[in-house]
Amino acid sequence: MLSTEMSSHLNNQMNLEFYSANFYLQMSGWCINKGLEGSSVFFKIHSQEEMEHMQRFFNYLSDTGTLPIIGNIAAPPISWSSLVEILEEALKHEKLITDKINQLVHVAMNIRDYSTFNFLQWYVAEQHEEEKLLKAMLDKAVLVGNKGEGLFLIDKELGIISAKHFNNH
Ligand code: OFO
Repeated sequence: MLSTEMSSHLNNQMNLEFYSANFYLQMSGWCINKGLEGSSVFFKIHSQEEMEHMQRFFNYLSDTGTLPIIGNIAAPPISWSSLVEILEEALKHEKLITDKINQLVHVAMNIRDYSTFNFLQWYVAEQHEEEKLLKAMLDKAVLVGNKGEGLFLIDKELGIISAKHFNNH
């Protein structure tokens, strides 16, 4: 049985994962609207992964006898100035999520909830991977530029990298 404090934090995070899914799906929509097919696929798959992250929290809450409560999910932003800005915002968002996961780990440790502490280790590893991937993509996008052939190449590259990355999951 989870403590009220722990279950409340986990529930908040479940809702934040929902937001992340919408955030990346909206990015995917923006990309396809601008003809950036590879980037659009990347963010769509990323959005699906966030739904899986949400589902893990949902299942954990249920499995420990807590009712998961889905609240209001804030609307994500709808437009960005460039693919570089999207990647910057995505990386910024993942850093925020990493902070949130670290806070959860801290709470679990403080109240000696080692089962939840153990459950959260998957997220700790996942955040490391997500930040690494987004940083690599952002660096490439900055390198080749935001227009013309450079943009075409990075979009293609994003499609290839994301296909490889997500096939391994
Ligand atoms: Fe992007 O890791 Fe969940 O939110």
